[in-house]
Amino acid sequence: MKKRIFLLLCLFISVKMYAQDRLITNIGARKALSLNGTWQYIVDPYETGFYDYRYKELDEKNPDAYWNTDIPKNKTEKKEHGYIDKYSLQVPGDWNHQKPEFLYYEGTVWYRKTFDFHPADGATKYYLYFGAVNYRADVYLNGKKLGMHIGGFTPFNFAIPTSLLKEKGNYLVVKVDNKRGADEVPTLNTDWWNYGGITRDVKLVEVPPTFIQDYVIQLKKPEPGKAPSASPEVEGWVKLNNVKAGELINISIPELKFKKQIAATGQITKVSFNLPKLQLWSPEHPKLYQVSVSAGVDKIEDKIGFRTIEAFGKQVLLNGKPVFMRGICIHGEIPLDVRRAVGPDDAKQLLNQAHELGCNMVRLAHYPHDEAMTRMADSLGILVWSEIPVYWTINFASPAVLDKAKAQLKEMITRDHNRASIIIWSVGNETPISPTRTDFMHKLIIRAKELDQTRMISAALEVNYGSMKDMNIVDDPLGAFVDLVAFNEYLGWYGGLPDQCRKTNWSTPYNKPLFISETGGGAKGGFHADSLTRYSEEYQEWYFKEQVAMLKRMPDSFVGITPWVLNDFRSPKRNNPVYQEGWNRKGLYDDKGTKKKAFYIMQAWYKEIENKFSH
Ligand code: GCB
Repeated sequence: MKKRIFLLLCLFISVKMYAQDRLITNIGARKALSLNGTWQYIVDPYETGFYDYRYKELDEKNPDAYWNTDIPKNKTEKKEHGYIDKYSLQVPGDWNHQKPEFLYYEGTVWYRKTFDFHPADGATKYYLYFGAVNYRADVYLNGKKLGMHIGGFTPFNFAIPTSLLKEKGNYLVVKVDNKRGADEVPTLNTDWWNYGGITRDVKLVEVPPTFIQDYVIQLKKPEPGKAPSASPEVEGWVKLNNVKAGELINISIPELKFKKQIAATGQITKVSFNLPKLQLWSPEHPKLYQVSVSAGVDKIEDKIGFRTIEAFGKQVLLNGKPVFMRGICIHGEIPLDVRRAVGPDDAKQLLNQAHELGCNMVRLAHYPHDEAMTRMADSLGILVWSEIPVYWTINFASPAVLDKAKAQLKEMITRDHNRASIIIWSVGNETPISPTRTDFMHKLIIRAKELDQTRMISAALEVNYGSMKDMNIVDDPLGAFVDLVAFNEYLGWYGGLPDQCRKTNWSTPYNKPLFISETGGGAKGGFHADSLTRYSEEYQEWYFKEQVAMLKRMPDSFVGITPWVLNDFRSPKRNNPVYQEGWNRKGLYDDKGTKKKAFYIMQAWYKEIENKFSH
């Protein structure tokens, strides 16, 4: 019994440790065998492949376990599971859109892929990398468990013992479980569909025995209120896996004729240097530099932009100058295909839609989107708010839930800490005020600041409606800890009609920039009526007209807005059989990609602001 508890403890610690420390970043630049493509599957709502008939986890070698071979040893052996092509799914991709019978499926699906493999010459290490699996992944290779990961939107990797890899017929099995749970992040209740599956890339990554696991090469946090100097300072670090004493690290930026060599001081080596003649990254000029980092035989290339960002008094300064964020919220979904977004084409499509609206910023709601999205934002020059799915009624009292949220926060920041486009890490959305919640969220903010001192930290806060006549106050106690006081408001949609905006004003007791992280109303694309008719395009258009008029009266601290939402998106909470049919209809584009009337209201206002800021 004691031994079992000890083993469980070890497993728990290793799962925790994993989430903290083992992620390899910039995976796209690594030599890898892609394991994307066709995988066979078994749907297993009762988890028969995982538990025995007494609901005890099956032993690793048990032939009934679905991670073990489905080929009977001889004709007398009974097999009650098997993988065949008739049942196959494409990876990356959620399962819900791939088969009609999966439309509302939540639970366990086993994925299996076989592959051949030719080991590289010389000493090499291999990792199995997943861009994201929603929500829990148990990963087995040739009958051995490599590890388990929870969190549906962040990457993870497991080291593969080289002795486990065979030249022919490797048998890779992933148990994917997207059952929602009260003590999970997100929790049971969300206003979006819980797409399941191996939703992002899978790769077998090859690295030398000592390799560059991660690095931060970004401009140092500026002196408060100051623009970067003519030769701004980079402050960062390089993390070597299996570092050797005295290993030399080289950093170069050929376009700037910059080269630096330093000796590793340990696993993490701090670096700092100045970059004369640097062109700063901004939405108007999204300059990226080719940066290369090498150590021993390992070399990695990245494209990095350099800029500063800070909340200073009641303003947000980008490269020392005030910026107004003309944004939009985006779900990671392609409505036309009714599926999760993945890869550069989807990223381009979504960001181009935002661009057409006149945006210089996007809020990636409500979870970390695909890495292709933040990389595309870097190259298109779009500022990004990136968020973890601490949404609504997470179990704030649970230390285990806090650990899960922290692990996702760490993975989100680690994956993307070199993306110039990201200016805000958000630790959550619309969390209900209570001392327990505030303590939980405060701990996340502290953690985010430990992980990254150069970006703003925020969260979508709660509003105190009508506390003073005609005045709504954003005084959520969490406001004391965030850099940007952001809030969601739906005046004229949830309660009342849009004309309430005429007499409403906004304020906050915090001496910080104020940001509207959501506002919106629903309309079924193509449904036209008078503006008092709910779900008509005309109602939504009226809503945004009244909002814009109100926004023009916002206090000076108002620094930007991300209306809700770019596209209609799937939500099982939206059950009006005529206008919703399982879709949240607050998109400025409908689910077929057609612009609704409200789109043009926001577009015109964004044009006005852009002109004002550029003159
Ligand atoms: C919100 C939530 C968002 C919902 C939206 C709505 O405040 O943050 O996830 O989808 O409202 O449509 O009600």
